[in-house]
Amino acid sequence: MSASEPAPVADVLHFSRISAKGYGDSAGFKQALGLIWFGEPPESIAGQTSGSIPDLPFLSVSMPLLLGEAAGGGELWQGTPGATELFDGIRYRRDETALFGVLTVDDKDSHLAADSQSVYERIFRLLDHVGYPHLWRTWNFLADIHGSDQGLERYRQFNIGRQAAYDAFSQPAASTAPAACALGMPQGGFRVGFLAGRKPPVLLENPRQTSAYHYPDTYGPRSPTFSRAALIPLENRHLLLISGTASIVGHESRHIGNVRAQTRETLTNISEIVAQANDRLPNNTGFLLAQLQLRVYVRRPEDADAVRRELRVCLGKKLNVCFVQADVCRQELLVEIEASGLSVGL
Ligand code: 3EB
Repeated sequence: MSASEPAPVADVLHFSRISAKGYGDSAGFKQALGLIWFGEPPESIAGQTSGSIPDLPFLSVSMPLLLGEAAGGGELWQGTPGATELFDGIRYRRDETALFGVLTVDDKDSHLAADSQSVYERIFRLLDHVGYPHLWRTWNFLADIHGSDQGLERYRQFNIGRQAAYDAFSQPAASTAPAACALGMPQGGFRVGFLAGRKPPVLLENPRQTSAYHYPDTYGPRSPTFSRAALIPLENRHLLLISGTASIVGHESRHIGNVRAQTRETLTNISEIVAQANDRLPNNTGFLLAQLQLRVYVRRPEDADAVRRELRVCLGKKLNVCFVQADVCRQELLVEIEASGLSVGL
């Protein structure tokens, strides 16, 4: 890996933020592996038709964008993909390096633990079938995440099913659990996006936090199956995918009711994860927290501005951040932040 001559970003797996306007310029979609879209569905934004992206793997998430952003916006994952393919309800594209897929389960009568197990088993079967065996990152979005399903919170049901799929495919969490996030959205059933690859990720944990797959059962009968981050070796650089991160130290939520303190604790956690990543890279390369692309999920829309102020204090004004309203998976958590970026010369 050379810090002095990084590959042009266009050749490297990455994502760009796009707005409703950018969505109209569908040319970029040919080079896209897939799109995760927040807010009003593009087809309902004036002047757009879903015909402009006939088959791009596309995850539409019904979470409102905050702080004056457009009605909708998203992240467009770019690579050098071939055509969209289908496998057992999964829509995906792949290039030499990576595979991006999406799937949705909208059936309200089904049981989330069973749905979640089936979704993850289908993902594992696909990855095995096409030879991209390493899951790097998953995005999990659940309607009514705190609602009850057969007497247990839906997020906890989701965790039961996810872990059952890992067990069924003999995938030990500590060596295979991807970076992830799991958030509640207003509607839309159960939606998953994922990024997988031919090469194994370097999975990172945070020494300040209990590994999620070792959480005690006070947080549910089955632990959440994810790692704190995945570090992906690409040709000339590394891609860092940091999971949704919150104000948790050990396994306990901190600063109940105080969104600013939760934000600072979250940034301390993310800084530690960035340091863990940089420890694994040559001395003159790595990641700078202030240069990562962030997505902030806030439970209460009125907190978004306070979170932005805290971020500016710690990271400066040139933030690359998008704010959305979402239900963070523990009721007492008011904010969760995920981050990603390509390594730079330090
Ligand atoms: C936490 O640290 C906060 O269930 O996949 C963050 C990232 C969280 C991923 C998941 C949950 C998940 O436990 C919640």
